[in-house]
Amino acid sequence: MKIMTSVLVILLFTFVTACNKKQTQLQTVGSKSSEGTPVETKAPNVNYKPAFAGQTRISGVKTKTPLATKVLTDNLKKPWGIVPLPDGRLLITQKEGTLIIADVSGNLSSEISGLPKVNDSGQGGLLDITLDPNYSQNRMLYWTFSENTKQGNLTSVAKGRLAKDEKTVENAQVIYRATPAYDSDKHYGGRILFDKTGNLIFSTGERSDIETRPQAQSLTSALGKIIRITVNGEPATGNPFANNPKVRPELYSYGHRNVQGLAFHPETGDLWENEFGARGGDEVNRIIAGKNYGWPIITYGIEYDGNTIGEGKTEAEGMEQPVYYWDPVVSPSGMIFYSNGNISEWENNLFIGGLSSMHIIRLIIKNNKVVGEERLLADEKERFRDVAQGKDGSLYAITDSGRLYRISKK
Ligand SMILES: [Ca+2]
Ligand SMILES: [Ca+2]
Repeated sequence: MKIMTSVLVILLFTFVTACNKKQTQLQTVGSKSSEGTPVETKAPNVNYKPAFAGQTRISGVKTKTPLATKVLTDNLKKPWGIVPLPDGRLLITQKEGTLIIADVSGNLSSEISGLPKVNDSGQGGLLDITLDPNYSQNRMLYWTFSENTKQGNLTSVAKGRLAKDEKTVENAQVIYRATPAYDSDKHYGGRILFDKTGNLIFSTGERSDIETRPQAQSLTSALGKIIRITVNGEPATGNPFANNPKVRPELYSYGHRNVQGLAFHPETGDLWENEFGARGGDEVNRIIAGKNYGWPIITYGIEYDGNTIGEGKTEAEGMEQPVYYWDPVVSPSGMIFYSNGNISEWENNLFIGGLSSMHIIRLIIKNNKVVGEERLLADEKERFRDVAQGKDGSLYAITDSGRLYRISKK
């Protein structure tokens, strides 16, 4: 009898729990629809189950501040990276291998030469650029590019000084090569920025082919990684694998496909990235040093031919889940966290250039989770390659067609 009662109690408990769960789910759905439906309405390529609620297709949001959008110029030549100079002008890389400076009215400097030769076929070229933390004193620039070598091509990092007359870069020298080289014109990664310790963080890709793809998981290859080096190209002090002789000491995180966006969160100081998936599976990740981000073992995407990637797994022990993913893809590119600007509702929001999706993505992030998504400038039908926050608090964006946009408070 006692056993019977226990069984009944357990059954009753299970029933009540199940009812509560159902109620919670209903409430979630209710509150979601009142806040706005997801911005993505197209069917996904594959119906993988997210690892947690809100990992994809979060509720849509809308900026309430009236915005003014202006095309400042459309004369850039395939711009790839944009970074504000201390005086408010914008330094821009052009894929073919030149730099150019735009003022905030859209007037362009002459093209700046003196950079090492780039291989600009396919996805290659002069990629991203960042300023030395002491740029005002030393005028030093650091950039990534795709370089030809005898063994094939690869992602390289170089540095040089912008001449006083802003016509050339002086003493340009390559400080790091992400070996092994390989013949492919795809997946170079290539975003670069300084961390608060004065070291460089940049991304590579796994070069796209099935042959090189597994190297994203290899700790003796620089492909498919986030890498942290000194301004002289040496492994930075404090890197996660520094004491492991079997691992390249410059590696910071691994298991990446093609990282196209890097930014530090203004409040937490954490490094965030985005990377391309295949068909579906574009990701936003919060990077923890030494962690494995899963490619090509786990992914929310499928092959372009429709087959599963590997065993078709989305989760595995020892591999990090993306904070957010998209299916269908948006092709996320350069990104920034907006901070201390004049559009207060954008504070600490993440802005990402969308290439195939042709809009700027705005993500609201709370406690390291995405809680809202917005599509900006979707009517422009442009491939947004990189975004920057100007010294004036405006958002600037460059597009593959050669446009420079400013989005500011009306
Ligand atoms: Ca940038
Ligand atoms: Ca991943």
